Amino acid sequence: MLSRTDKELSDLEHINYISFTDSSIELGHRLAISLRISILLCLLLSLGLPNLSNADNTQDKVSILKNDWTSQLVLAEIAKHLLEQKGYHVKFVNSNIRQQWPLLKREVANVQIEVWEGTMAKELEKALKKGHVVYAGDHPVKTREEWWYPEYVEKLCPGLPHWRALLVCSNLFLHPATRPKARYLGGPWDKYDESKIRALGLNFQLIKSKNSDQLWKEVDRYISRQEPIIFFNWTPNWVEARIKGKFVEFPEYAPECISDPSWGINTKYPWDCGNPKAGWLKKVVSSSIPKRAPCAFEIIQKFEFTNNMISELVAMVDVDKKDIVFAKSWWLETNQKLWKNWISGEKCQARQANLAVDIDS
Ligand code: TMO
Repeated sequence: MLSRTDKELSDLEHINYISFTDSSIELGHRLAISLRISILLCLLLSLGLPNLSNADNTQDKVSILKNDWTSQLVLAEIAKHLLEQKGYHVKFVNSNIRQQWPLLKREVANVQIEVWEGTMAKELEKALKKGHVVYAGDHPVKTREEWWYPEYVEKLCPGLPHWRALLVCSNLFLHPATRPKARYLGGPWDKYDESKIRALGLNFQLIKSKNSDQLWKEVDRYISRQEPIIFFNWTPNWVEARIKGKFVEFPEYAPECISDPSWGINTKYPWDCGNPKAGWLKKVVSSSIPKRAPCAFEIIQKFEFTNNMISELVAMVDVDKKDIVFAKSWWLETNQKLWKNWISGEKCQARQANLAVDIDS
């Protein structure tokens, strides 16, 4: 009958894990082997296909930016949960606010749930103009990001909150790291404070904390000893709800203050003004999202947090020391009606119908 070389035999044995020596049963074995190989192929294909389709199904992948302050981190978690309710595969991309713009442009990141006017207006304007991001609505809040001090500081520096008081009282804020200048404790976000210090002739030096945790630790230390400190703060945040204090009142913000050095009390330098006092808080998505993930876009557009909703969540984490996942779960649990409404808009209903058809067929 069929003759085989040793090599072929050993190959067959290798595939089949059966050793056979009797040539009369060889044909049967060959059939069995080819059957087994076909079954194996079918298995591999059936295992592989869903993976392949997932990999190709980029319209279901959405990545959400995570920055380095609490409200943004909690809101990012909540947004992830809502998108997952609609079948999106969501991952997080960690970034600081400077690096997030190229990430959005390259579609490495798709969603930024908190764009603050005081720290991000300029970059946002550029990104919108170039079409790298698409506007997804405002949160119904008024934001402010500015120098801030605890109430007891006012007794030591009576002219506050007017900024000129700082020309007289800067020695209150002397610090080993900045001496003979006073320390202004900033976060990692703001890059204009040095310009402001220069333009207004303040005897301060900016020291940046690495993230909000580090900032609050230092603030805590000073407040517990009732020592003078002046630092970067914002609203909505937990601080105004738990600690008495005020923002410094710098000269009123105007766009020309930044764009036109001759504007304002310093005719040589820009930034001789404060940050906007009733700033916005926007949401943006990367340019591919509205078309390829319309339901995700719709959810982000409907996703709206008020000042109270934000400061409540932040206080839970930064003051009551619950973790971010706890805060997310608590919020989802207590606001079901609200977010279920956010995920059942027109586009999401259409997506739901399509998903149902996919499953049926
Ligand atoms: C961006 N931030 C709210 C920290 O100012």
